[in-house]
Amino acid sequence: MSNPAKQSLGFLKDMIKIRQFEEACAELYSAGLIRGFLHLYIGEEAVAVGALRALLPRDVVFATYREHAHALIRGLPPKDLMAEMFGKVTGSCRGRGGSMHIFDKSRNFAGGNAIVAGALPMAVGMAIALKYQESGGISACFFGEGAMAEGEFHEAMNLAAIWNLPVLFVCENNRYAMGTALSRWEAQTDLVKHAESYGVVSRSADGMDVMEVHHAAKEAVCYVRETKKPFFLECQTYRFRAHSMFDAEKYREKAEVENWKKRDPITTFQEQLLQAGVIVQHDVEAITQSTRNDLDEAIALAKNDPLESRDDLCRHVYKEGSEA
Ligand SMILES: Cc1ncc(C[n+]2csc(CCOP(=O)(O)OP(=O)(O)O)c2C)c(N)n1
Repeated sequence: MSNPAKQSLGFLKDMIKIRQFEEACAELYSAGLIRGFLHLYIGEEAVAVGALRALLPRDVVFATYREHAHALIRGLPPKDLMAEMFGKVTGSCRGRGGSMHIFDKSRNFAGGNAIVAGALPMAVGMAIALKYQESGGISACFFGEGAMAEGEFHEAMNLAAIWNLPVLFVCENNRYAMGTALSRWEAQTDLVKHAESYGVVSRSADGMDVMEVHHAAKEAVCYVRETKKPFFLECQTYRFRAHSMFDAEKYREKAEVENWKKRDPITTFQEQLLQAGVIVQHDVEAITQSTRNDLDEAIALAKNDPLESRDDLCRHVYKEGSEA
């Protein structure tokens, strides 16, 4: 998108759309309409928007179980996502994946992965495929800082570096892996140094600032696409909500959360745009209303959509000797 004002408005709309979607999910979950696990991205929106808007449709995106934002920005319609939350057959994975396993091959969105660091080796494998196919696409992998304690992180960095693979590694450093603060489990808390030790070009960005993330991601994507080498981008961010819907949040002070909320990526960006005269209050109201209308429609459809029929329950289930 070349027009800066249009781009800013688009980013604001993206973040509002994600926030509204997730706030609705929390309400529906509390009402017992959504089941299973639910991990919200509220507070981290600038990372997914800034980084994903630097990619092309031919790039392949991997994410974690905290991936509603990534799915929405990758272009999955809210109604397909909401139906997936409700476990309905119209969901993006026929209601079989739920919140943590959203996937859409047609949009090169490779999930939705519940295993911490599980997507890293897959993203490396995808980069090998993309390189051999000479598709011009790159592999982009989003993961939390907690994934950096796993062997897969180190294997992925090493292979991507030694085989010169086009992978953009995006670390969403929200400071806590479930209830454990980074400084309690990691001796070297400067995460960029971990990636650099594998010879991977790396940098850190303010993950509460959508434009900063976007500029950093654009440079990183350019580097990966041109050199076919990996890049590690750390985005320093914060989740405003609990780790998942089951979390008493005893590991952090309420005051800390409130302090971070002052840097809310949506309100701060909105304020910047208003002050710079890029948008007027009416634009904010119009965006908020139109995303809310889409969301309400998605929820109404999802509520009324059917579940998978009993006859189809065993379809897509692999069993030795079966053609199901
Ligand atoms: C291999 C593995 N070990 C443990 C878990 C349980 N677990 C789920 S989320 C999580 C914390 C991960 O934190 P981080 O990677 O920083 O991501 P965040 O949840 O903060 O986005 C853990 C340990 C898991 N899902 N997979």
